[in-house]
This record gives sequence, structure tokens and C-alpha cells, in this order.
Amino acid sequence: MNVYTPPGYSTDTRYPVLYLLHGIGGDETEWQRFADPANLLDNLIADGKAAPMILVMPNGRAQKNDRAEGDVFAAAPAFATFEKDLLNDVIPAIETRYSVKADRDSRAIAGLSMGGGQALNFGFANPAVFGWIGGFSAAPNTRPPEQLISDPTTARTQYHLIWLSCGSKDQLLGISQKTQRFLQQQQIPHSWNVDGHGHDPTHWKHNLWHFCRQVFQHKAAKD
Ligand code: FER
Repeated sequence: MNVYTPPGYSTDTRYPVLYLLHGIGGDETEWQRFADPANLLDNLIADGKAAPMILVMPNGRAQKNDRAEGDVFAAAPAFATFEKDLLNDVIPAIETRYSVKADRDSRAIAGLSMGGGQALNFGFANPAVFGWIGGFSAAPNTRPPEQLISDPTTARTQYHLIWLSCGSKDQLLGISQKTQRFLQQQQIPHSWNVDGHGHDPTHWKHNLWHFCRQVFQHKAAKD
């Protein structure tokens, strides 16, 4: 995994943590290749527009060969297996090695495409672990709504932020739409951001920016 710590990181302070997940052809370096999350967060924090936070970008392909090689779709099951690695290994490792706030209000999960599906699946299945969820261009690994959110009553009040986004030219738009429609029907508060992009890095970078502006801020940030 790659870990970002905010400017002035000190063990005198405890920080919230955003777990940020990659797509089917990516790995723990993917976000850095196109979104420069360290600069994005440095700038937002300097402007007082994001909470100082730790950002963790793990490899979400939980199998022996975790490289994005060959037929990357063949590794889809390993993205589901990663739920156990995240809960049992990644989060405890971060909470042992870094000065973090270890509670659901201080843990967020977000991701792009395959990682967006993981963020939704893992975030909704583990309300005691995550208080903030972001799914950008979520892929077909996203559980069907009734399985994804088996207890809508709880979901209605549990999450500080549920951020769903997709480009209008993205072939996978239907997956986010189906999820969003369910959230709306069940009156589960959420943000829904559709732009004119396809399944592309600009969409992911923009939505990471939006998500970082709001995560760990108990009131939505305003310009
Ligand atoms: C699929 C189409 C797209 C799929 C996964 C993806 C597992 C993921 C795309 C990405 O992460 O960019 O049918 O099935």
C-alpha cells in the first residue's frame, strides 16, 4: 500500500483515515498516476477545505500475484476477497503504525470502478467500521441494491456521507443509477454526481476532489 500523511503530521494529533481503492487494471500506485492525491490533499488542507487526514491506497487484488497482468478480469474474485484483508490486516496495520482516530466516524472508504464497487460493498456491509462511503463509476462487482443495503433503516441514519458518481458516457452508468434509485426510494441521504465524462481518470480525479472536500467534515463544505 501507499500511505499519505498530511503536512505537519505529528503523533501529538490523531488523524482520520481515507482508504482509497483502485480499478481492475490498477494497483496501489494507480491513483498517483493520474490524480496526484498528495498534492490534491496538500492544497485542500492548506486552503482549509479538507480535514487533515491520512490517505491509504492499498492493493485491492487479494491474490498471490497482485500485479495487474494478463487478463485483468480473471482477478475479479480477488477484489471481493480483499474485504477480509482490509478489515483484518490493512486497517489494523495502519492503526498500529500511524497516529489515527480508530472509530467509524474517522474511517472512510472510496474507490474507482472495481474499487468503487468494493467501497460500496465493504462500506455498507460494515457500518461499525466505516462512516463515510464514496463510489466513483462503480463496476459490476457492486452488489444488487437489496443485498448491498440489507437494512435501509440503519443506512438512513448511519452514514455521514454517501457519495455516488458516474460519467454520463460511462458504459457502467446503469450500475450507479440502480444503486442511486434504491437510495432515493429508501430515503437514504446521499450525493449523486453525474458529469459528462466516460469511464476515465478525469472523472475519478474530480470526484476524489469533491469527496475530500466533504469527508470528515460533519457539515458539507461550501466555497
Ligand atoms: C466488468 C466491467 C468492468 C467488470 C469489471 C469492470 C468484474 C471494472 C472496470 C474497472 O475497474 O475499471 O464486467 O466485471
